[in-house]
Amino acid sequence: MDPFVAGLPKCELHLHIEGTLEPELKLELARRNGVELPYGTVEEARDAYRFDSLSSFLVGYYESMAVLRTEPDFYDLALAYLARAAAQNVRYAEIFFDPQAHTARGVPFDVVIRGLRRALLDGERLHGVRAQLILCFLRDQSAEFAMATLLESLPYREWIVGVGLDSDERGNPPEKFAAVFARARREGYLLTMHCDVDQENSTAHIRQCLDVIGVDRIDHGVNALDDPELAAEIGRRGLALTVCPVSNGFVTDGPKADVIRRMLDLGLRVTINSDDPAYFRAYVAENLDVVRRELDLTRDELVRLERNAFEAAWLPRAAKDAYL
Ligand code: ES4
Ligand code: ZN
Repeated sequence: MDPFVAGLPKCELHLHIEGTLEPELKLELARRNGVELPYGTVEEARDAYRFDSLSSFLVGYYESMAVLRTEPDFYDLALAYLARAAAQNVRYAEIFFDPQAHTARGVPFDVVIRGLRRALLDGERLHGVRAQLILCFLRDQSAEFAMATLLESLPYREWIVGVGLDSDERGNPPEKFAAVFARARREGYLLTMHCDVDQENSTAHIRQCLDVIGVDRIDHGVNALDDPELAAEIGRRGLALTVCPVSNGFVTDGPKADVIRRMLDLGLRVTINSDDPAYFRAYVAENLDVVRRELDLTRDELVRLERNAFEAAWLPRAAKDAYL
């Protein structure tokens, strides 16, 4: 790891809290909750984190969540992430959570969010990392389930900064959730959506994010450059792209570093993030270091990537300025 990368103050904007479940904690939670796992050692659990496509990844990903049952489980998960983040000099994080992956198997919404919220408060106090929550809807579930989840979130409105959209993109375009996101906007949430790497109709999905949904950010979005007019519009709107190079390398032919270079050259607000670091075995510093090596980035360019992220943070102006 490059020492400059290690020491750089960081901002993480694309991080699924369920994707931070390390095999050690997974085994401990399984034991605590009496959940049977098909393996007994950390090594075997690590070997089970194997996949060769987005869909095979997502199957194992949702299966792993069976060990998360109680408020202390969600607390332990998030506090462990924040301790790791602090060790990489992450100063601020926006954290996705997938409530439907839990409520669908009988874990109440309030158990999930209360555990996460308590971890965020303690994480700032104990580790000095500020963080906010983004509620992510599962796009391969119905729009009705998403709307019901949005309504369920409203009592906790003050604990959630925005909403996102993740899971399997194939056949699940942004416009499927137009009414859900319109309501979320009216409730004061900021809006983002995944436009995963190399998906079918990717540029059409990104275009819908701009013209139908009116997103405040795009998660991944690396195919935006396939359409120069689309890329230009993202630039005019100053929309941030939360790119996750190691994650992209797992589900495509590589970390898409050439795309990151072109985004930097076009002056787009590109940011580097980790996505599901326990599964892809790379937290944000390792992701930055991969891009540094691939593109031979200068210190100024590394600083620019982190400034882009702090600038794109869903924080009041004065709070952002304190990091910049
Ligand atoms: C995800 Cl890599 C990826 N793609 C879509 N949805 C996700 N949720 C967590 N990781
Ligand atoms: Zn993601």
